[in-house]
Amino acid sequence: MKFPEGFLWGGATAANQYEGGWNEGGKGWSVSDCAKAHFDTDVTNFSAHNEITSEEIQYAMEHPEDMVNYPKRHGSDFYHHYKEDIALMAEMGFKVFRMSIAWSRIYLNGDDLEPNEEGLQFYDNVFDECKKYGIEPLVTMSHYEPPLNLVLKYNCWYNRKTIDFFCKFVETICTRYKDKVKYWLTFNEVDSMIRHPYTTGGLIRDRFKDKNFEEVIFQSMHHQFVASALATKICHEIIPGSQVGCMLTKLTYYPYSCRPEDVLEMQQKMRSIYCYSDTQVFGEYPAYLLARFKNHGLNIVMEEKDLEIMKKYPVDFISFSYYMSSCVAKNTEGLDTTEGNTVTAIKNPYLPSSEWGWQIDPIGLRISLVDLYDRYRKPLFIVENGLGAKEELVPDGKGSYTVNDDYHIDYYKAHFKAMYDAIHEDGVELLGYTSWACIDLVSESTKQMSKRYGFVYVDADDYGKGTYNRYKKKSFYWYKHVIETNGECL
Ligand code: BGP
Repeated sequence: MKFPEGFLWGGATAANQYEGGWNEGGKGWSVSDCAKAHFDTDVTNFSAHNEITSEEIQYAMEHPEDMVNYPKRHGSDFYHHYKEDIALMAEMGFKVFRMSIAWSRIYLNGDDLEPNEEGLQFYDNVFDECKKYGIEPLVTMSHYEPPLNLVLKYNCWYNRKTIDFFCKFVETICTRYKDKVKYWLTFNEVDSMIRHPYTTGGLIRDRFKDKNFEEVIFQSMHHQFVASALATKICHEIIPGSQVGCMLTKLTYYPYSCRPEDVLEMQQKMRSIYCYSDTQVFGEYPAYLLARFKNHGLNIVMEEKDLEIMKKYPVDFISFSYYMSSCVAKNTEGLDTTEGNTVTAIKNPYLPSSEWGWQIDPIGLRISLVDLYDRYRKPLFIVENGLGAKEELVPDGKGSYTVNDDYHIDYYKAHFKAMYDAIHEDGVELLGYTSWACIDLVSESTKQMSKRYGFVYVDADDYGKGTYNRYKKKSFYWYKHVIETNGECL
């Protein structure tokens, strides 16, 4: 069972959860630096964690010393551990490393005239380190980290001006890293504005009291679509041969029963994902999304040139995260529900779940790969997939510590098999795979460290306390072997 030659095996991270160094190297505040962990609420209630009020932001800014509640500011301290971490990735044989550039490390306030040289130098160092080991960087331009100033001063993505600020940032990083980075993603989980208006869009709900918030979100989305198309253009112009992808939260939906009403419900639900990729791959709004704007009375302001830009600069490939599948039904009364990284969904009686209720479904990954490839016929890239778990270090018998994470190995094994089947049986063109997260980092939904995904354990707790030492888990050696044999050992 060998994967195609040149298959890009690797791992994924994002600055807002991994980098730390939040107030070092001249970095400005980003939305994530104010995103508070919720220690006392139900951590499976995803939606509750992604709202923020103006008062909460104010508090976070006035109390920068209050670190306990903001573990994202520390991340895994990649800022000081990048050499060690990249060496660990190299030891596993990574071909690719997905990371993001913190916009507020380059343009501290988002609207500055000049970039921050120290920030630019940091990523130069990171990319040089990757190069040393022959690891290809895959860079997300924006992963839940717009500069806070853009939020406070302009309402971030709701404002057209943010398109220009973003393009300036993109031009700066493409110019600077043109010889170092070939693979780029524009917006992480571009569909996520609807679920996390603040972290993704920089939208604070209480500022839009007199507006239809759905309209605010889609207006902001429209600006991101235009920005994404322009970023693709800029990247292609500055870096010939570069590849730019969109990034979706992909999950597979099943109808709970074969009742036509449930199947229709499933189809509608799938469109809530496809509307984002349809727009970025075909370069135009799909009819069903335009119909939704009309039927919901949403007046989305689009300039004429916006649609031309979107049409002219579609993405080169489609990347996505995949963690789980869900069921949908027209009538949900009396059915068990489960939480996920998108919305509350109907529990599938045939599937096991993670400790956070995310339903584990490797076949669903194959279904997603096939659906996407059949729909778009463009190369695919799985840029997030993994299992969050609570873990403890145990002695490894050699004077150090480890985690015996067989559950990660089982999870990956089943998902790799599904990928292999999609490639070989279904003819899907899959460029590569980056697990989330290759090294433990702070969870997006819980804003805590204790939801661990990595092949490498990071000694830090939910309060940002610890040595930040790295320990190889059992899965580290297992993944290394998978990469070494290009999947043949599976
Ligand atoms: C995706 C995000 C990531 C990551 C992942 C796991 O939605 O792109 O940033 O966090 O989900 O989610 P969580 O950290 O909530 O377990």
